[in-house]
Amino acid sequence: MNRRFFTTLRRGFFLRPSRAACLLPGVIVALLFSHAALAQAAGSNPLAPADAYVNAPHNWQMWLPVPGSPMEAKIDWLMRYVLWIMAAVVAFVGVLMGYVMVRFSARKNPVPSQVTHNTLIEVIWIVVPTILLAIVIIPSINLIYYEGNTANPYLTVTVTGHQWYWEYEYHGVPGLDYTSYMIPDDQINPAKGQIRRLSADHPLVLPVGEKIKFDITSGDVLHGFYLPSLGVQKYAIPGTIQTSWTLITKPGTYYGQCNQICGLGHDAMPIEIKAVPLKDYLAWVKTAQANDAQNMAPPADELADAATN
Ligand SMILES: [Cu+2]
Repeated sequence: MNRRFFTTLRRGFFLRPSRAACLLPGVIVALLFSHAALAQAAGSNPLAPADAYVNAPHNWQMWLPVPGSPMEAKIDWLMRYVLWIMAAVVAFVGVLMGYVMVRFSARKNPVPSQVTHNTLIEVIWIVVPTILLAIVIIPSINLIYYEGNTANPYLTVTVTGHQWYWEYEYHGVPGLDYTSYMIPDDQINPAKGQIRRLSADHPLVLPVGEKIKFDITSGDVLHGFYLPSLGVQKYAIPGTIQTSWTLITKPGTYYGQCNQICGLGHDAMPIEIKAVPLKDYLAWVKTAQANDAQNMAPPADELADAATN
């Protein structure tokens, strides 16, 4: 075994894999994009009636859900905005490091430079990241203020998390305070568009195109009121009220889940929202109040038709 053999072996081990590693980020990005394309082709929920708009998570989903409210649209925009800035920074630093590793390797550059300071470069690497942080933080803070503006709602709903169901109380609508439980797996009816572990027996019914304020609290432990497609995420904390709001742009069914580990039945407290045109909402309120006068729960099934309009 001469020395040359070991040199060749070392180069084989260390040079070739490092070249392959340069391709790896490209391969990962290509895979992500092909998955996103597959997810788009898969559609939202194949089980729902053909004309119903259903905003639910689906297999191979990439990116955030389709925005169902202006807030989620803004969150989606900010996510992509920051993502592409971040991708540009990662690509720039990656290229720079690759260049340094190849151009200034011990083999090609046996006598290293002794330079330790360069004022221009030092100013650039302080000023450029500062500018980048500024162009990220300005839209972020705008969005935080937008999310916090719960003024002048059309309707306020108190949402109370319980182990393990939700309770919805409509302000200013006497008698409209009801509970919402997950439909058990063995009672799910796909023909009605029900989705296993997401559909509830009494969905939260809301009017489309109106500002809805949520007062979120808990009757026992910490829960999380999380509606991904509407951009709402607040913890339900016993003894305090957290506020959020939404404005649903399109009639249909929207799903969410409790996203704060709250005990044994944490996975069994989905949030189902039926968003219907205002006139259907007002008709539903009348029926729900009449039902309440007879100690019955509000109607749920017939809303499937209204939600498809
Ligand atoms: Cu919970």
